[in-house]
Amino acid sequence: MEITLLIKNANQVVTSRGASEKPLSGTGQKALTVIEDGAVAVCGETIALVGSTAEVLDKIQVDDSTKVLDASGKVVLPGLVDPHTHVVFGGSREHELALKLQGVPYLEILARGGGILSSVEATRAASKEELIAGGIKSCQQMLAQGTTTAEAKSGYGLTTKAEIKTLEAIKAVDRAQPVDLIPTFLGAHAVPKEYKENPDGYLDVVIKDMLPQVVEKNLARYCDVFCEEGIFSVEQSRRVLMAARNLGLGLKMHADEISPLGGSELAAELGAVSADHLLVISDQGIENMAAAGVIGVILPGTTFYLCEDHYAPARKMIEAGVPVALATDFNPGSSPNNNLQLIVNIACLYLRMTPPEVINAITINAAHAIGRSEQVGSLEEGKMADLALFAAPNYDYLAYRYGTNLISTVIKKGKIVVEV
Ligand code: IZC
Ligand code: ZN
Repeated sequence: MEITLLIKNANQVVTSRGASEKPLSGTGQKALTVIEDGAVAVCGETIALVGSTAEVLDKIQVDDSTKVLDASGKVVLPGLVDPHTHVVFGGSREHELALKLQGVPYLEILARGGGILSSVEATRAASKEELIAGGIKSCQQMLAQGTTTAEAKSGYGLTTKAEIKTLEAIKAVDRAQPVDLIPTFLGAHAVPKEYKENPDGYLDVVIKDMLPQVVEKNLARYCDVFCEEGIFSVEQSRRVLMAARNLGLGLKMHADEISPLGGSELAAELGAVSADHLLVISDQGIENMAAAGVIGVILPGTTFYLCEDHYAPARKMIEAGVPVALATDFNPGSSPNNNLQLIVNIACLYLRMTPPEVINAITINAAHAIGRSEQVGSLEEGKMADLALFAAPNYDYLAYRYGTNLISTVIKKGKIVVEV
């Protein structure tokens, strides 16, 4: 086997391995496989060997064509996976900052026609090319911060035409730059102003017009719903998700973020791959998600940015056996951050997750949450050679430092795509 790239002498290689079939939960979530003085050998786009530097050097042949990276003083992780983003959108919402500082709640800004609806207006007005350009720029930022795979939702179009435009833009962004994007259809993100008095009429359009076209054009792998007080009820969410499931899409939910409506219970009932947010999840919701194996995708950057004092009960969820993943929720309103390194800090400090739990949550469990665990999320022979090298003496350091991009090198499919 020809070794095209060798990373050697790493202080630590963190593999997140051993979890290809099921996401890590309970004691599994707490454990991390770490190789001191580690090495990773790459053949083309895939990982050929992972082990200690001595072991790997013993087993492989290095020749003039092998690119060798000395990772002394560095920690090597699987390329980070961000399983919940709204990365393609028009405009931005910095003008809402003043309202936010006056204490106007997120849902009140939306009720006044701002918030998501302000981004809907800008997204409808944008050309597909403008959406693509914005998406590429954001993905380049993500890549520079260690993210090599991400989920990407539509949901700022809210007409068939604008939703399709967004999903086609996501596909184009995926092809145009190294970060792999997994597309999710979020037509049920908000009630557009044309249907203010008739939300069920809007859901008819989502179910009868949008969903069949999205599936027919193969533009999404998952369907998501914003199940929230004043947005879509549990009943309305069930309608959309069941229609999506019948068409073969996987299911995701924005659940139990602001009001405890019971979205988590619905996610468990329908066999969703994940329920996301979960700040006000009930004990029953935790129990049902654990029993059904639904991944809890926690978005603590959003809680931070909405200035909420109550974070998702991550400890309770982990102790109850819910597999936990973490994401940025990158979006123009409630979380204009696309850096998973900051999520590591917030998750440790405010969710009280340990660094091993957090690392599993942004690698292998995140990969499970978007159906990519066979390809990415851990450093194992045969998987895609996606790696993030951090200028850090050990993995605890990633949770300890904050606000500085610690990336030194990012490798996507065996190629160096970022070098600091
Ligand atoms: O644009 O505010 N929560 N959707 C549900 C969002 C936040 C995105 C936004
Ligand atoms: Zn979201």
